[in-house]
Amino acid sequence: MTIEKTFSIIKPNAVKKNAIGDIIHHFEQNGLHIAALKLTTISKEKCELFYAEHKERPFFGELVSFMTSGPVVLLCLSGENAVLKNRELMGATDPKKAAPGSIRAKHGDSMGENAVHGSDSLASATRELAIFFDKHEFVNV
Ligand code: 3AN
Repeated sequence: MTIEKTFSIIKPNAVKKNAIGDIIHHFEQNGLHIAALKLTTISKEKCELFYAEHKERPFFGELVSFMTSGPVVLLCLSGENAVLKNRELMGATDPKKAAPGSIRAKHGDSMGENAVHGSDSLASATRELAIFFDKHEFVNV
């Protein structure tokens, strides 16, 4: 059994439409545990650092401006194969292509405003969690 930690963001569009509870319920119902959680608005500086690998993409400016436009929920999810499990629960990047029943199919509005972020590997999870959480903010679940 491999217990992993992964990083998730409930994006501003999902917070705005009152879907925080539904999304967290979906994680918990599918075996993921909340190991850290914050409701906050992220700074432009942290957001640009977080999305650094997309700096040259044409949608970078729009993505940073959307992600800093309002409150988000930052989460550390813990559980068996949490990285892959979270990616499956989110669904494809484009909500129109996301599997029925997935979070992005249900709450996503567009490629950018696709309701949730989830780390794509364990290495990304470690890097991303370190940007937004201090060591003392994690609980054992
Ligand atoms: P994922 O989040 O599914 O791993 P990536 O890594 O390809 O997707 O893209 C990172 C983020 O950039 C996505 N979460 C999405 O919100 C945004 N994004 C990707 N493609 C586009 C696009 N064509 N237009 C606007 N935003 C995009």
